[in-house]
Amino acid sequence: MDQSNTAVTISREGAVALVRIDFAPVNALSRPVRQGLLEAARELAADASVRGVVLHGGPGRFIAGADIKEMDLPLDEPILPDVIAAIEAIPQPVVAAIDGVALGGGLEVAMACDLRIATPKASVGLVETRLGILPGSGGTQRLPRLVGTAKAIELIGEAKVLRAPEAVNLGILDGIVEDELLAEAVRLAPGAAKRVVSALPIPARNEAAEEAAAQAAIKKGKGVPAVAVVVGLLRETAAMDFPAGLKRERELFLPLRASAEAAALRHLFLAEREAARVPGLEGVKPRAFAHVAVIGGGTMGSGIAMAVADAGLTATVIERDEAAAATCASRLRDAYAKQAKSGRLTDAVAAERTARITPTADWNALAEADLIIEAAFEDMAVKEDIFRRLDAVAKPGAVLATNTSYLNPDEIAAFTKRPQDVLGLHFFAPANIMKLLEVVRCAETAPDVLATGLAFGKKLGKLPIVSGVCEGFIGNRIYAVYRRHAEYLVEDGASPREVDAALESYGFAMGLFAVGDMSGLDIAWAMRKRRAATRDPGERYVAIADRLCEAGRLGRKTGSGWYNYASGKAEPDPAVDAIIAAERQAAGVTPRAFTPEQIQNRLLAVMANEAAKILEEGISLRPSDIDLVFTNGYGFPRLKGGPLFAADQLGLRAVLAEVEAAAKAGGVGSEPAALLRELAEANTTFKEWQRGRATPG
Ligand code: T1G
Repeated sequence: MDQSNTAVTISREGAVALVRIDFAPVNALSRPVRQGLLEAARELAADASVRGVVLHGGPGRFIAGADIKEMDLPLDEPILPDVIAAIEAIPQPVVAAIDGVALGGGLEVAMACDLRIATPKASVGLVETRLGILPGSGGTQRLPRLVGTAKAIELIGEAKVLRAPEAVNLGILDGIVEDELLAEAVRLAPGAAKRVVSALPIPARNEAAEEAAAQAAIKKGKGVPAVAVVVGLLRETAAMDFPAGLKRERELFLPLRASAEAAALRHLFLAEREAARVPGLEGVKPRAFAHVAVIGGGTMGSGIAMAVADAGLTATVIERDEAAAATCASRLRDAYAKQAKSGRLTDAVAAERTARITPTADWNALAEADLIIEAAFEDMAVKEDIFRRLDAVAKPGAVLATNTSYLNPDEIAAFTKRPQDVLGLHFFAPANIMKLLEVVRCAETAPDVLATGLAFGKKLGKLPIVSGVCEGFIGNRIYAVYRRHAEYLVEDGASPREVDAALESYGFAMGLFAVGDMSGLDIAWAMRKRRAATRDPGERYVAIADRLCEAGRLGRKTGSGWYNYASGKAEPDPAVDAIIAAERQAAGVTPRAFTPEQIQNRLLAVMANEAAKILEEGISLRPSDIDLVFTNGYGFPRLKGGPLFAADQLGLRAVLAEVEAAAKAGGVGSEPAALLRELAEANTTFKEWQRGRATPG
């Protein structure tokens, strides 16, 4: 074997050969690992002095699957199916000793062994559909031989990760070893029976169970094409012999691997890991946040408190008086009772979580809080009062956060004598459900306070994204531009329904006018009125939404908005058409037609353009963070990878041309960003630009 390959090494214990995979950070099946495994398998197969083989990944690890970073490149030899075939062909018994994860290709490798034993904390799963692909190295053929076709449809179709005990129950693993896993594997190897999974028959099929599993997987798959493909593959190949099934798996795997959807999902996987890396925070320790307090027990405050309780922490919610505190307590009880009733939680867990939250009107309860999150009314005078009081009662070193969406958190920080302890934590409603959390770094936020915001978000199971201070932060600022341009399209000739349909066919669950109706049009209306005096007269202003509000059409809650809801569904409304026609006339616009593609490209381009401005200003650390904000907070389709990934796919020259057209339609504020122009002229992408700026490590 090639001695310079340190990714895979062989050692001996008597007649047993231990093959160890050691490739940071997670033992992915990168090329050196595949090469090492292939050589080890061939070498050991030919070595008559070897009576048994143990395959392991060192303490705490097995194999995390194929290398996601290699998937943008063409396949490289040796390919994994060949490596796995070589492992399965070893004539001596081979034991997989699994500690940590065996995911994707990792489980496929393990299933090529004769015996699989694991520590109790190990976990296994064929999770490929999460990445928009299917198991491409025999997983779709070996797993059904162990668990049956219906169960395989469920496990692969839903990308389930199983804890070791459950995997033993299903027959995927053969046993659990509490301690000394490796010693036990060595003891078992020489006498273990050869049990070649690919030679096993597929257990008797159950058509009804397969159908149920298929439907459930496709429903949960949210349109990821790989789910339907793999479900079809499992059913189709259940009647084939192993080599024919394997061939079919390969045929369906390759186009998925090369698909735009898979590239988008890989991009988002890596983006999530990248987002945790914040320059300047290396080695900075977060402060404590075991006891959290929330100021304001309204919809947002209650949702935040629930997110805190769901994560196992305790929360105090401060309300203005005892009556309001009691209302908040009953709102929380109801919310958890509803979750229990729907089967999401047991009654006991719901009660436990409810008990972790204490609504009160007593500000003295704040003295013990490590982290205080203000979620009160969006009014600077209200925030001023709260932060002055917080400054007086919070213990030294407590982190003070504001959940403001639009007010300037630097101004809020200045109400205290400890602006270094202040930051923004911008949750998205419903705060206990939505994954996105914008962590807003103010001018004076201390590094360990920012680190606390990130660690707290992670503890809550959120995706924390750092934003600088600007109007609307990353998400709402870009969203505002997107919405404004959608209204320009309507005044220029598209109907609200056409715009929404174009967005829905792009992959949004709902178009933006339907979303507006759902959230209510009055909040934005109030904001427009507040800003009327300071608006740049060079910015084009579309008054259709104002006319709707003036007519009492505030959205779903009033039965009408951009649509009419008399039938229970969003229906186009002639009254809206009349308002639009009148506004077009007043603006001197001759309406023209837009194709769905024109609408999609226009709206994507203006998002990318505003995002480029945000990057230039240093408000966001990197393009991929912006993609995460939109896919996790604004319903941007994950299969498109986010607005900047999608803009890259469209080509930045085309995007710039679109932005130039949009600038003519929009006036001041819609000008092309210098960064976008620069990237387009260099014929490069946001992704390349990010790569070039990446901080080492
Ligand atoms: N390839 C490359 N890098 C990976 C990786 C992978 N599969 N998995 C993780 N990393 C990197 C990650 O980017 C991060 O890097 C570091 O490892 C730690 O990850 C043929 C085709 C393994 C459970 O989908 O689920 O097999 O940011 O922060 O919370 O059929 O990562 O430090 O530079 O997530 O401890 C199937 C994906 C592939 C597994 C660890 N496998 N990974 O979680 O740490 S497809 C997967 C995970 C396949 C075959 C098919 C998790 C984890 P950096 P982390 P973690």
